[in-house]
Amino acid sequence: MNVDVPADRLLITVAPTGAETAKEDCPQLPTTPEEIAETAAACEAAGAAMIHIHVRDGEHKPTLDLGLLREWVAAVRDASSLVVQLSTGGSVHDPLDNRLRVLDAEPDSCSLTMGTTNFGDDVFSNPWPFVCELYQLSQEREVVPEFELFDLGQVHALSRLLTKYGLPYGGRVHCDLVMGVPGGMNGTTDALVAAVRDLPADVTSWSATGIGRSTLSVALASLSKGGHLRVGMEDVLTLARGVPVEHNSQLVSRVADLGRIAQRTPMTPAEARVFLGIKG
Ligand code: KMH
Ligand code: ZN
Repeated sequence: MNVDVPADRLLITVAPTGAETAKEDCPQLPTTPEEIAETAAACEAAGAAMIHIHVRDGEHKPTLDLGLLREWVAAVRDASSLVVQLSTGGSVHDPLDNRLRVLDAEPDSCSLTMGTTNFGDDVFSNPWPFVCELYQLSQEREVVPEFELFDLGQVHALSRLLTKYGLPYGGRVHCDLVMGVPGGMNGTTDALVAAVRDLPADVTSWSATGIGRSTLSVALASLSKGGHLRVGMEDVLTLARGVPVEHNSQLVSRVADLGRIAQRTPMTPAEARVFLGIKG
């Protein structure tokens, strides 16, 4: 509960790009500063309050180059009021040191995955010492982490982290259940209920995202459990079988509509800053 933000509010986070899809396979994926700025503005208008960013280079490849990270953060801040969350997950190929340096780009928020996960045929590596170092760095830099939970073991790891190092900067504990990754928890209502049941008592809010075809069922399960939502082309590239997403704002609009049906009003970016404890 956060007394400053009405209880009916729905936090919608858009994850527009990711690190896995190639521009040549999906030309509508935003991969330049101009495209991310336009995407941010359109998604804010459609109901998003936060953006989860993976940066691409001049050849549209995933990068953690600090200059480009800063350029993308500035482009989004110029075009929108969205809370800016940088991915510290990067791609499965990024070294841990480069992922720690993401915080040098001074985002409002950063993703922080709570453990190593098989990720399709790859491994998304998050050894415990790295998780602890990144968490302490986020506290020092006053960046609000969003804890990414890919399986139930990571829910338990979050309890362990909070017990050892205390609350995040801002005093709020916001998690995102990432469901349906091949190697992580399934994108089902049963898995969502199990994960939510086990969340540590310190958690103040949580969202969920379903990868691929689980996107809608996870969104509906999250709404019916009182959770928040993440959507975007990082997680799903079709609106229905054979119907490609043409713009990230379509995914945001769709869940904003679902939220309104469930009597949840999309949170504004200003409300999200209070809700998440973002530095003022
Ligand atoms: N691209 C995945 C390997 C995050 O952004 O923090 C990791 C990921 C999680 O997307
Ligand atoms: Zn991501």
